[in-house]
Amino acid sequence: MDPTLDEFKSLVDRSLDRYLPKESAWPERVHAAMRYSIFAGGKRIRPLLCLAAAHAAGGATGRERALSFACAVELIHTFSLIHDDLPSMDDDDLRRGRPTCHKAFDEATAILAGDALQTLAFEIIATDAGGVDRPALVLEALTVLARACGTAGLIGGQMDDLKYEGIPATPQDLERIHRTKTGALIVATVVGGGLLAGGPPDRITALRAFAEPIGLAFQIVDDILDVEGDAAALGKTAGKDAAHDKPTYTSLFGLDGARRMAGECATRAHATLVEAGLTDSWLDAIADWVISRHN
Ligand code: GRG
Repeated sequence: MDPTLDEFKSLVDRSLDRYLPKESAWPERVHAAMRYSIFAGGKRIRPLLCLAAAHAAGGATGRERALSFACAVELIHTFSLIHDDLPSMDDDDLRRGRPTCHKAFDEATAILAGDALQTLAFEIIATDAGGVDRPALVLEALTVLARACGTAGLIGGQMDDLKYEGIPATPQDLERIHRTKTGALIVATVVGGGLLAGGPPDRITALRAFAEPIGLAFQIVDDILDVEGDAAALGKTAGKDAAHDKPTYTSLFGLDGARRMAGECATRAHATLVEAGLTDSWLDAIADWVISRHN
């Protein structure tokens, strides 16, 4: 029988535990901070998307080959949350239902823990992804991920996210922020999983076409939850976007407009799965979760 998404999540958690240095190993404090943030209760949507994409591209063997990449993406995602919460960025006290890394430890430790998660991510892909017989695929997946993290992806998106506080943004500006700050890593997750699983080029193209609207929808739903959710359910401070006067899909289009746009993205993503014959994959179930989630 095929594993469930909960079983995927347990597999990812066990693998992350294996990849992360022990707290008792030097430098203990950085390792403790890395583990504190990784095991704080994230939803693991990105690694699950990666494994689902790998399965769609290469079945159970594909999934095994993409496991280290799935974990690497979660390391990078957690790194980006630690740095996003720093006083010089979004200055937040609560993340994944716990004090943020710099509150639980200190700012220098949080910066180093984030840096260490990022470098570990690239190390585990380089040493443990795709099988030693397939270095070209590993290189391609590494390139996709590094680009998604760089100035054309998360760093560029984060820079604009900070820049547009209190400044009006056009719908085009906002879409660029969302696509880079959040969408880029989701696209890289799905494409990298498909590549390492050995998927043929037309399947990788279909996976990308699925991931792009899902990445955008993910951040639109995040904007909606920031308005509608409460800190207890979200595990992070609610109402931050309005407090920081940030442009969001809800501030530009209203709650109903944002909901409609997230729904349109989901419809587009579903249509690509239909076209590629992938409707019985886990991708569809995760896409539904992205849209209907409450945290
Ligand atoms: C170089 C990777 C890199 C980053 C540096 C700090 C930074 C630049 C970027 C921050 C980008 C950021 C925080 C985007 C928000 C993405 C988002 C919607 C996060 C919430 O994701 P969930 O809901 O969280 O999946 P959990 O806690 O469940 O994992």
